[in-house]
Amino acid sequence: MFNRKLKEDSEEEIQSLDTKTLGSLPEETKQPEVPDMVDQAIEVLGNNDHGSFTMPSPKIYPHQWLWDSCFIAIGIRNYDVDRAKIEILSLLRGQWSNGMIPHMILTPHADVQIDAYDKHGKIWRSWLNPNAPDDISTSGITQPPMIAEAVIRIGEKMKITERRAWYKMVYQSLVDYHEWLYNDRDPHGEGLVLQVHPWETGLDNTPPWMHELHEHLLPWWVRVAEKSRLEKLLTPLRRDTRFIPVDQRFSNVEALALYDVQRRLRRKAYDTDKILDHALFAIEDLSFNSIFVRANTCLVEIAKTLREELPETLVTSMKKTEKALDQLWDPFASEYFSRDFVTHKLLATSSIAALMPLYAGCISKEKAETLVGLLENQHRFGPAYPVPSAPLDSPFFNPERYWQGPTWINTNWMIIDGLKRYGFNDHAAALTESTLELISKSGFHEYFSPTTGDPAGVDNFSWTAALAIDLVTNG
Ligand code: 9WN
Repeated sequence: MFNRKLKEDSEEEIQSLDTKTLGSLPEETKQPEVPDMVDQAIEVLGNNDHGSFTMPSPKIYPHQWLWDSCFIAIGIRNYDVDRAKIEILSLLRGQWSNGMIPHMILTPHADVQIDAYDKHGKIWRSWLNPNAPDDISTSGITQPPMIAEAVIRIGEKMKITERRAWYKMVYQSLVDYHEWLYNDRDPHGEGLVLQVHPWETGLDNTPPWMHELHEHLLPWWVRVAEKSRLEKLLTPLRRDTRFIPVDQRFSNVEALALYDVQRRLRRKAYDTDKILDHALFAIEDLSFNSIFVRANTCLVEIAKTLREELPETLVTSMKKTEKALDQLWDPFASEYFSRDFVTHKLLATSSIAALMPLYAGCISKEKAETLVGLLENQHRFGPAYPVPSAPLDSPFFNPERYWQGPTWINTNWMIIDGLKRYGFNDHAAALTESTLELISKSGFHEYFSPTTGDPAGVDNFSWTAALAIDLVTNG
């Protein structure tokens, strides 16, 4: 159950901050020779600050997103630990009474300059589900569970007493969230959790999901629109393409398909049982489950620091997940893939997810070496500016198109972390260097061409700025 006390505590803590100073660097903590990139990144985060949370981009993402806030807090902890805590507490405002943490908390922007998607929550209508909070509109799905990682990373910057107090504030919410993931999203107790919308992976139009969507779930009217090229009429109506060339975003057909899935979920009031009764679109996503394994490890560490016993059923499930991840290994392709929840077939379409088991940290050293081989392969994941979100030899590969080729800083950050944990320090150092080179060459963009390093997507993107700070400071 959602911990009301935590909600009150976090509101108090959020209010106790002078919002005008949020995101700015206190004089006394400034290092004498902070590199330029860090100063500029702090400025970007300050500009995107909305008081108690940071918008990924005021232009196209003016709400709060789950994994964005985690990456943002990981960056901010390096210069303002209190503000980093607020970023996470403000995320927990949106937690549902069944434990789910939604992927978006919608902000009713009063500022007319901000033309936000679903300003009043009428598209998501989270109130259709009785577990949704009364006082706030959210989406009805989740996103990769990065929160435990962010909590630990913030804790690293504190002395032990302060760290314990911090962990205590968020502990119950984290337990509730991880329990919800098992109770709701692992109905057969397999150890792997399922996702019901590509947005839940954070990798929106990632090849394996788009392949499945196209094969099995494209509604007839989208197929007609695609065939007759009527979908082209949608371009001028799109908000995102006012700021970003259409070729760098998801296609119109993908946009229609994504919204169609969202509509179906809304019709079931975001109730997982009802969704699984009717829809056959549920995937045990490789990237999501890899992040979940790592999040479980972080939660165990948090509990240990607090000398708390995690619920036994949760511990049993966590162990199962570590083993179950190996069921996603395809020995013929020598690669991990996502799996269809219903048919249990591996979805042999490659994407950045292939490398995420490194971040999970539970695979064998031998398999980790095979994944490093993928990173070294120039025809797959090793172009000039790695790591591409789809391998270069994929039929989906396009260096500019969103999650179908471009290099993203958050996935690089996770891969670097995994490489270090497996002792591939030289690879981690090389990837840190090329990532920072990319940002210094092309700015704090949302993503970059893996072949030329050119910027793509929106500019002044929050997690690019935040993770640049983190890589410079701790890389
Ligand atoms: C839908 C905010 C989010 C990220 C996702 C990214 C994109 C949203 C969108 O932006 O998704 O959730 O509107 O396309 O794919 O990873 O969290 O930055």
